[in-house]
Amino acid sequence: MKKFILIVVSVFFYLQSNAANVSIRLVIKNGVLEFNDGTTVYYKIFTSSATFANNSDLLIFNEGDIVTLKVVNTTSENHGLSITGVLNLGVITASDSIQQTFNAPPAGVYRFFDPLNFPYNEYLGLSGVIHVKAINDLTPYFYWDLREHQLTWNESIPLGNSPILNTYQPYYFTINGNSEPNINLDIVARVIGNVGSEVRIVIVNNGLSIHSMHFHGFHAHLLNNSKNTAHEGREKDTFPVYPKEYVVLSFVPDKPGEYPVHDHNLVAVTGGGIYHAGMFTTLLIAP
Ligand SMILES: [Cu+2]
Repeated sequence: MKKFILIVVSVFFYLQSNAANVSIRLVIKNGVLEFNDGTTVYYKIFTSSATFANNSDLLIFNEGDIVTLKVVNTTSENHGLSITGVLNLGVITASDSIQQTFNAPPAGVYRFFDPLNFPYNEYLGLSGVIHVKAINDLTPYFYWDLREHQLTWNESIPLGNSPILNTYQPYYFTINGNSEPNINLDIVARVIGNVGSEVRIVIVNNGLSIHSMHFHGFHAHLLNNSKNTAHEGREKDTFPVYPKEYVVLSFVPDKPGEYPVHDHNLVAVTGGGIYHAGMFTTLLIAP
């Protein structure tokens, strides 16, 4: 019994020691996103970076964290920030800010996004990925935030228009705001691993089209699938990710080399009509 109490107490202190008070300050900024062919579009992000970035921040917490989130709106429009089932900051008016403290939700993947003018503000870049890691999870993770872009949408939404979803015809495709080959320069996205060591990939679709990511060289285990939980546990090489949904994949490389991964919907392996650009990257596995 004494031993049991000792274990309970030490586990309690261990959990306590992993949890932390975390402060995050995200600034809503207007800026410009540049694609593979030099074309630029009007874009918006939630960022802690001093300058503009290609993507809203990736937020990583540990289970048990107490998070103080401050969101500053530097634009001249109203915006908000919501995490489904966790938090909704309401309307953050132009040049204002809102701060809220909340408990990190259970370990898992979440999206944060601007719920105002849905889905147009989040389409313009005001959406991102949250990963709450389980205690003692030391597995290396990589993160792919998938999006498409249609130039006319980025022009007309800021003018107050609501383009019709049925006519959506995106012409550029990005992972974390980058097109191939720049995805391979992004240490958050580019999978670098070793034979025999587990790698996990969190794929979130923050776009409006379905993307089906196809792996060469390896099959992966589907750990989580927010759209179809019944599919969890399957081992395969192609993983559809529906809009506003995510999957978490795991694989242990059994051989070294460089192996392509790309969207099987091949239009997404283009950018501005150029092949191959867009959603194409490689896994780099050392012996
Ligand atoms: Cu292929």
